[in-house]
Amino acid sequence: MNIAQYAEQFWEDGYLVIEDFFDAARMDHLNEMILQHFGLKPDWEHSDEFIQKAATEVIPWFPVREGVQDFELVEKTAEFEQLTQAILGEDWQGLYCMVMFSKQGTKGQAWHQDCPPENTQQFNLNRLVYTHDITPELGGQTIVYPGSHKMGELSAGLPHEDLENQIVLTPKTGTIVFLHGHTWHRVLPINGTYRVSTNYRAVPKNTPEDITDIAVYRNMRYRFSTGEVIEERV
Ligand SMILES: O=C(O)CCC(=O)C(=O)O
Ligand SMILES: [Fe+2]
Repeated sequence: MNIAQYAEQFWEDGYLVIEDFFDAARMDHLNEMILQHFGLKPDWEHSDEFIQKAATEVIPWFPVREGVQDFELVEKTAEFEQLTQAILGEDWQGLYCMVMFSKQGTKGQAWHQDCPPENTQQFNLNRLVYTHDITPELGGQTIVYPGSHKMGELSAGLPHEDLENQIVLTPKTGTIVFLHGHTWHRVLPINGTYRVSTNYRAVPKNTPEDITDIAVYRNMRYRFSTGEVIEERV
């Protein structure tokens, strides 16, 4: 693996995809644990207002906080750490590990930025690990807008509109996607039984721990800690 080249590509595009990064047996095991935790019909955790307005239907789980070692070990993989360091520099920090579950027939996630883009030095890095195949039949593909980590605020408009230049990612078991928190991204609706991704979020040094508290959508800015729409966008 040429780490320097991967890091360069990440900074050029605002995201990076590497297939077969983790082996399938390990991913199958994690996927089993995820299904055991959620079942197929878990309850919503976000407020109705958020789900409606953000057009985002995911249920989170933080297995490392609960001491589930199998998830902890993934982020300690040497190449995973080296790649993170090449992208974020010295003294980066892991934030948390968040598994996101979407049920059959749900909307996925609308276009968003994970944190406000005004300060280009302050951002989160999503390190997404896929424990099952995403396919066109299943839905739930991740869509990114290349280079948008350098374009400032996500354009206002319809939450799930197709944008020119968008790229559709169809990650497979063991694929990782590294995604800059300012990069415009979304997840397509889920037609299959379920869809999950596991996000090991990290930040460069001198970044506040609550960096992902406010997310930017095409119709609003939303603060998760207080469950408030802090800005309407038109
Ligand atoms: O699940 C995905 O593919 C993307 C999730 C996402 O938007 C995020 O983790 O910030
Ligand atoms: Fe996101």
